[in-house]
Amino acid sequence: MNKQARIFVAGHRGMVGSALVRRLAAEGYPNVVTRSRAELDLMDQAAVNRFFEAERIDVVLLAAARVGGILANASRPGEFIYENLVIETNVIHAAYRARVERLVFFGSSCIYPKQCPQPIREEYLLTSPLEPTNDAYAIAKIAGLKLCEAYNREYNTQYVALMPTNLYGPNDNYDLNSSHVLPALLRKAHEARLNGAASLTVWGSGTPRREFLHVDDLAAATLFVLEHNVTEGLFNVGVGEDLSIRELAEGICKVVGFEGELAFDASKPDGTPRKLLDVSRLAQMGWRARIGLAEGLASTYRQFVAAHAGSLPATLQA
Ligand code: GFB
Repeated sequence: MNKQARIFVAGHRGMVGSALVRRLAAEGYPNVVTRSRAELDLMDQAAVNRFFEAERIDVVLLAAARVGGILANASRPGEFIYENLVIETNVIHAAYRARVERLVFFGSSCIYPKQCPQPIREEYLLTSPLEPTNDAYAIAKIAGLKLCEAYNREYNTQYVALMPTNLYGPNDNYDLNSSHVLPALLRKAHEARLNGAASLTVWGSGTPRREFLHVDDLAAATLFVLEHNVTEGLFNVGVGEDLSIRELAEGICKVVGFEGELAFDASKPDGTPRKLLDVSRLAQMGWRARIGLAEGLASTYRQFVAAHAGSLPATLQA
């Protein structure tokens, strides 16, 4: 990819978008274009068309989306399917109209069936029913990757779809009602330690397994795909191993220094039993994740405390 390319990062303030902006800066791309929601409402097709007509964009990184954890997805399916469909159709169609050559669309591992062989290969897509707690979001993301495939076929665009596993890292969402499990447990363990609580509540049974990729690795995989001239297709992006929610909670308590008990709340949903991605497609091209979970948890907790005040346990004093 040309170092002078004008690269539009849609959703640059979010966890994925801000990681992409950091990586592009680190790799010496000077022409990164961003717009706040107030400057450009991606839900407004006419405004998005005007933006692409006015700006000469060479590459689009479509990281803007309505995202959330299992409870947010299960309780707000209308919002999740509508907003994600509108954002992706507006941006992908406007990019095509403006002859933008390359685009990377970001989906999620929840696009795959609830029950399918593990690790999950890209070809298992649409082979059996989805996980009900997030099927609305999943359908929106499947539509987005299908948009890329269809435009590539009909219009010879070069739009690529990356499917990351569960992400974490800087600028994550720590609101306990809408966040994903890792940031939620980091915050809960931190507050439990500060408050001297006897226990920490973990949703569900603790038996589901999840894979966690640091968002800086996703940004690295995105640049890898662009710099290796990958022009189409669907690629899983993960670390290739998973752990149970109980093991994650135990690991987080150790990083945070909370020594109380884990209390499992069976009234909350478990969701998909497991969604370990097969990462061999990118591995065969030479890309692998570099940030292990222990290292990622420690750095993410440090950033959480710095951003949200509070104290660090001795083990994490800088
Ligand atoms: O991360 P999470 O919300 O989403 O939940 P999914 C993962 C597992 O962690 C579930 C459990 O089994 C939760 O019950 N869990 C335990 C918790 N304690 C907590 C907690 O305090 N908060 C949360 N949020 N979970 C999401 C999809 O599924 O995966 C999204 O809903 C997206 O659409 C994302 O695809 C990557 O991993 O189950």
